[in-house]
Amino acid sequence: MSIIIKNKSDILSSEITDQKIYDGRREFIKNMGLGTAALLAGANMSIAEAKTQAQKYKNLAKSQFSTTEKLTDFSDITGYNNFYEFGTGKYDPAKRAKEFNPDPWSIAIEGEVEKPGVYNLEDFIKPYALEERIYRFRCVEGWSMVIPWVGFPLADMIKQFKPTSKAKYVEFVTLYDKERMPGQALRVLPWPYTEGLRMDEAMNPLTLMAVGLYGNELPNQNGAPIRLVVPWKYGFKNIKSIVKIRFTEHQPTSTWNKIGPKEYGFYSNVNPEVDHPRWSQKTERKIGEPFWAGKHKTLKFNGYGEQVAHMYKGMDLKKFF
Ligand SMILES: Nc1nc2c(c(=O)[nH]1)N[C@H]1C(S)=C(S)[C@@H](COP(=O)(O)O)O[C@H]1N2
Ligand SMILES: [Mo]
Repeated sequence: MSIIIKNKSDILSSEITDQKIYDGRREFIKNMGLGTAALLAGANMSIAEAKTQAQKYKNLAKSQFSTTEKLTDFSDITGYNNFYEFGTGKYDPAKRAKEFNPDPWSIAIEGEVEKPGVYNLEDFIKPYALEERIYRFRCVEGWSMVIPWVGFPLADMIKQFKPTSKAKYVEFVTLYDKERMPGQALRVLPWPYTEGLRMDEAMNPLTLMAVGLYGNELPNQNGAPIRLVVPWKYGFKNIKSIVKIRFTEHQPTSTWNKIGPKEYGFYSNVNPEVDHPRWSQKTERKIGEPFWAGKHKTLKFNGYGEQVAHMYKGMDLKKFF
């Protein structure tokens, strides 16, 4: 396996020779189990072109953690988004992220790890078997979806970098590039978007790095090419288009916590018993259902208590919201 490790964190995969990237991509396609058509296409055209061909992840492992609830339609999952880098309206990202090209992509690994460096996406996700995980997804604004993600456990990835004993938290950072992310021209958020998890949350088997949904690559508006999925937390913890992961001794800040500490806590576990200061969190509207279907009860930890409640034993969840 060819992991590219650099000591300096300022070397991007775009600086590595084209042939190397080209070979890496072909490996990537093979390892992702994409269809023969895409593989053949990959041999003759750029990946960007190949991506527009029908291509599916094949033989995805099913997960014991998947819900059997009715899936939200693809059109809703990819048409109703929060991704302020492409505008603040729910229908903006689908339109304004169309031109975004997430290839090539690299992620800088920094901080309290034995193996920091800049890793090509293709290189560092190669060893992991991809799974389909159907998760409930609850936005802090009071709506929810059921999304069939394609991804791998963040824990498997983290182990590769050998965190030191000082690594108590993990910080994630989204790409900051005004040319490619037009929403960043407006100062609606302090860019780049960042998020954080406690180390045990990051290592929890439910925590996923998603690289696709509905059996295909991640659409740009959903955070291509790679984003975080933490199903027991509110939507905004699920940071998109990640370019940096930093391991820290102290609790990192996060974008929403920074701009509204009274409204958005660091933990942000889904909790119907703790209301948002401006609205109740007891119920949710399922996207795709007609309004007359009404609201549904929100579940503590979004229904994933069995897998995650133990991490918060003894903590006052009204204080650490
Ligand atoms: N970088 C970045 N990540 C982000 C956001 C964002 O604006 N920028 N929005 C968050 C919010 S509020 C939600 S609800 C989810 C939405 O994910 P989806 O569009 O895939 O449903 O992404 C989260 N991740
Ligand atoms: Mo959200």
